[in-house]
This record gives sequence, C-alpha cells and structure tokens, in this order.
Amino acid sequence: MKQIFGVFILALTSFFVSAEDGHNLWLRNSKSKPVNVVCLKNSPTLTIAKQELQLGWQGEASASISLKIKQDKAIIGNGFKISKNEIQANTGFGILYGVFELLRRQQTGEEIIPAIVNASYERRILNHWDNPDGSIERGYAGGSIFWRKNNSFEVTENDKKLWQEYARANASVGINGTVLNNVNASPLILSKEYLERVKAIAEMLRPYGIKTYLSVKFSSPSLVGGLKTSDPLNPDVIKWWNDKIHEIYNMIPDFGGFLVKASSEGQPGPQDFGRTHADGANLLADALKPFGGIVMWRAFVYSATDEDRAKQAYLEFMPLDGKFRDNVIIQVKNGPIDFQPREPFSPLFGAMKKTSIMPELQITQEYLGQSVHLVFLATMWEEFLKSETYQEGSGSSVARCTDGSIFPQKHTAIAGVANIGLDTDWCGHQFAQSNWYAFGRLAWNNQLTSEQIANEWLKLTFSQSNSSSDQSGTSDDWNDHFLKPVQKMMMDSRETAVNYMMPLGLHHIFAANEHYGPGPWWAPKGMRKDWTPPYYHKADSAGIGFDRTQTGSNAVSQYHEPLGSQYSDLKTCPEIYLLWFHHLPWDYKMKSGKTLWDEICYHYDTGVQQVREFQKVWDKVRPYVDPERFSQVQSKLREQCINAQVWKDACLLYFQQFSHRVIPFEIERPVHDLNELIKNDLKRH
Ligand code: GCW
Repeated sequence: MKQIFGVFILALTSFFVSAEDGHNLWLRNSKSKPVNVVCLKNSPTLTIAKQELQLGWQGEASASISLKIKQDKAIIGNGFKISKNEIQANTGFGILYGVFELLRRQQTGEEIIPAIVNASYERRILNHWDNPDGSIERGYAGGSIFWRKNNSFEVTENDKKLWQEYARANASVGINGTVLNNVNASPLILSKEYLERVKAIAEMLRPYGIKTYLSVKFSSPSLVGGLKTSDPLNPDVIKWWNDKIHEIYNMIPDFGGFLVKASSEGQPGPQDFGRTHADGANLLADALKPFGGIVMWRAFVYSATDEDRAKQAYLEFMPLDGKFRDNVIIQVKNGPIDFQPREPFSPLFGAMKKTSIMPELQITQEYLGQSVHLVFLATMWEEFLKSETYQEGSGSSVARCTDGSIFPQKHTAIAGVANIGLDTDWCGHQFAQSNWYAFGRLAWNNQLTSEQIANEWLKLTFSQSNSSSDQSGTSDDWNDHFLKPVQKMMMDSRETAVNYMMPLGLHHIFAANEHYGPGPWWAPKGMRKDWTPPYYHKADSAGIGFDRTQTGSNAVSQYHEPLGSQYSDLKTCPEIYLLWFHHLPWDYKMKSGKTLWDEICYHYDTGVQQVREFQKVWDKVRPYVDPERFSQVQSKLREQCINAQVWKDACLLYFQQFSHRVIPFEIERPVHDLNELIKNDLKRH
C-alpha cells in the first residue's frame, strides 16, 4: 500500500512539474508580480531593463522601483548601485546589469543589501569558434547561430529572435562582448557580405551592451586584398588594414576589435616575414586605435622543437614584454598546454608586467567529455583564478594579476570559448548551460565561489517557483532533496572527470584528434611528437610522468619562487600536479601510503564510482524535474558512466604493460579488452 501511495505521489508531483526543453536557460521567470518602474530617461537599453523588471519581478507586489542614471565616481564603467527599490548607474548598460542582479537576488532568495557593484574585468567576452560555413570547431551543440551553410546571408526573423535571446542571456550574467568567428579564421569574414551580416548581428546585440569582435587571419591582405605580401611593416599592408578597419567602423561604429591567432598551429603570422608578435599586433592596434578598438593577440604558440611544449609560450612572449601598444591584450589560455582537465596555471600570468594579459577559458568541453559528460567547470576556473603566482609577493593570484588590481593595465578582459549552438537547449546538455552561466558570473566577479554559482544556477534553472507550475520550489523539501544533492554532484563533477580521465597530473592522453576518448597509446607514424600522448605521459618500465624539474625540461623555472621550488620538490609538489612535473617510479610512495601504481588505479576506479553515484543522485530527483530535461540528463549520465569505465580500463590496462603490477584486488576488474579499445576509438553518441 505504502508503495502504491509513493508511486501516486511521484506521479502527481511529476504532473505538476511542467515540460521544459531548456531553451529558456536560467531565465524562466514566468511567475512575476506587478511592479511600478520609474525611469525618467529613455533608450532601447532602458526599455529592455523596464521589460525585464516587469517580466521577472518577485519582490513586493506593486512596489515601486526607480532606475536612475546619475554619474558617480565610485561606480566604474557599467557598474551600478543597488538597493531594494533603486538602481543607479552611469550608463543604461549599468542599469540593465543592476536590474538583472536585482531579479537574480529576488529569484534565488539572496538578500539585497545596498551596495556598489563593479565588474572585475572591463571586457567579458565569448569566443565563438564558428566557421563561415556554419560548422563549429569543437562545437557539440549543433551548428552556428551566426553563420549558415551555402553562404546564405539573408537575415531572417528567426535569426534575429535567436540573436536577441542570446544577447539577453549574456547580458543577464554581464557578458559584454562576443567574437563571432573561429580563431582559425577564414579570410572571408572581412568580405562585404560577411561584414553586412556582422552589422545585422551587432544591431541585435547592441541594446544589450554587447560589442562584436572578429577573428582575423593575418594573411588577409594577400588572401583577400590581392597584395603580394602580408608583412606587417609593409606600407601597402598597413594601408590595407587601415582601410579595412575604416570600412568596418563605418558599418559598426561600436565594433570591439580583433582576436588573432598568428604563427600558431599552421596559421600565418608575422614570423612568416621575420617579424615578431609585437610587430604583428601593433600594426593592427595602431589601425584600431583611432576608433577605440583593441587587439586580443593569442599566446597559444608552440612549434615542433625539442623544447617542452609547456614552456614555449613563455619563451616566445617574455622577451616581448613592454613592446606591445596599450590597446593590445595578450590572450593566454589558463594552462600552459591546452585546456586539459587539470593544468597548473600558465607561468605567463603575472610574469609579463608591462603588457596587458587576459585569461582564455574554454567553456566548450573539448577535453572534458564534450556535450555528454556532466562537468561543472566553475570549480576548475575558481582553482585557476585563485592560483597564487607570487609575482608581486603573496596575494598575487591570477585573478589579481589580470584584473588591474596589481598591474596598471589600460584594458582588462577575460574570454571564454563558447559552448553555444543551434540545439534547442543551446549547449547540448542541460548542465553545460551552467558553464556558460558560470563564465559570465566569474568574469563579472572573479572572487565568486563556484559553490555560490552552482547554487544560483540550480535555483534559477530548476526551481519550480521560477517556472509556471504552482509548486513552491524553494521549500525545505526542494532544498533538501533536490538542491543539496545536485549541487554536490556539480561541485564534485570536475574532480570526478579528472579521476577517470587523467588523475595526478597526467595530461593530454586522448585518442586521435577528437579529444574525447582515451588513447595513451595513440602515436600514428609521422605524427608530431607533441601531438601524441606518449610525449606527455612518458610511461616506461621505470615509471610515469613528465620530468619538468631541473633534471628534465626545467619548466618549473618559469614559475616565480617559491612556486618553482615547491613544484620541483617532491615533498611540496601538490599531488594533483605530481605527474605534470615529475617522472616517478611505479613504487613511489604516495602521501596515502599507497604506491604510485595503486594510487593511479584507485583514482580511475573512484572516478567510475563517482559517476555511478551521480546516476543515483539524478534518478532520485526525478519528482523535482520536468520529464524532458530529466530524461536528457539521465541518458547522458548513462553514457558518461560507460565512458568512464572505458577510460579506466583503457588507461589501467595500457599502463599495466609498463608497471607489470596487479590492479589492487579491492578494485573492480576491467571489463574491456585493451586490443579492442585500441582498435575502436570511443565515439560520442
Ligand atoms: O584546443 C586546441 C583545439 C583546436 C583549437 C586550438 C586553439 C581553434 O584542439 O581546435 O583551434 O586549440 O585554441 O587555437
């Protein structure tokens, strides 16, 4: 009887949880109360601010709220001053951000204490790796929302609607810039037809405070301009860029500037002409300067030399410190290799003291299970932003080294490689939306904790009081049975992925170019060594790991003391980075007392067990989630679990060939055959 009753309750609750497809993201405010908005000025942005208040107000019914544009020196740029019944800002965009902050606080039940709220970074930018043919490099959520196949340039009503929804979502978390095309840039983007479309996009984004930027190919002057060279010091080349930039600003007066991947992974660059990165960046910076534009010049460079790849960006860029114009920002990936599940921070942060530096994070989960695995990235970004660089004594976190608190940067910025596509839920996985949200929130406030972000996002995205159903979603019941367990799952999810993919500092052991499944063996003949996993794990009969100490590549020397010594010394090197910095024998004694081999085995196994737990957590919250989103996540977790098992089996069976040790008997045995795994790379379904 009890059971039947239980089923009945379950059915009843699910009935009240109305269907949702995730398209509304964290902006599902359909249960608002009336509000009286007082605003003396008018502009498209202020109109949006008023509408948002009317759509989402959950404060006192029929209360009055005033939106006031008034200059205040304590409010920086588009920051704002907030209280329960008033938002004050220097600009309309500041008002809009204040409105979104107020609504979020109402909807999440967070207190509204009068305060001035300024952003950590002046520019908070999404990088879309979208190609002109509508495909997306490392995109896992459908085609591009900006570009279409077959060069179809017609701007449809649907396009406009989508761009507006995109702009609104970004503005709601404070994102104020977007690079519309891939850093592996097609020169086509600078042609008239594409620029016309950029203009149309910019018009939709503008009222939401979002500037458009473009990635450009360094050889554009010769590729589309018909010049014989793209040498940055050649007068015709300089003129070509000046003219092109003039043309762009004629069409898009608030254009943000360029993002450039040059002399990197086969992309053309100033080095093709015997010039430096500074020569290349400054050429564009000078041309953009009169219009207020900036250049984001990427430091993602490495060549097939014998130098450790992790050292190369530092070696190439440090000698150029101080040589860049003040409207150039060097865009540096968080880690020295490439968006791995875990890396120490890039040693360039805080080291280039006379040059503006901006972090580049990857929101799209290229190396973290793509749109299948549930991985909340904010914990990784928090770890990164809080990393101590010691560059100006203790307290020199990466966050402070990049947001202008320590170095007087003319511009400050942070970028995230977007995970957005045409899929109805935008990101291909309901929980991948949390990473878009988290990027925006951290870009606005780089001191936020990932826990707070997860908490906010879950309340906004899943709470029933924010949907059209009648259930009160922030009840104790909801908090205990949905919020707490799911938040914990999110908080654990990145470490879980590290456990089943590459624990203890292992990195880049993916199969093939897909970067999805395991491939510690992957090293096709003729392939560049630094594109193959054995280069990174260096497993042999003596042990495993990359020696980056003085006896090895000495990459540790690029870190400011005492960090260099800490990483070098086995007694002080954090175990999370152990095999990043050291090559160690299989029997090396870990802090736990286990041998290194056993510890590796336990990490992989723990990762698998953790995903199994996630499945249980999710299955239990079924009554609190609408059926559509529930089953998407449920089936993705099943695939993640199968994948985690493959990762564990592949890595343990492969490394066992070198360790010649048994997998501890408490651990479940592998269920796959290594040869089969090697024959068939893991595919994403
Ligand atoms: O992470 C790697 C990716 C490439 C990407 C490159 C980069 C856009 O595998 O797809 O190219 O980095 O960041 O430039």
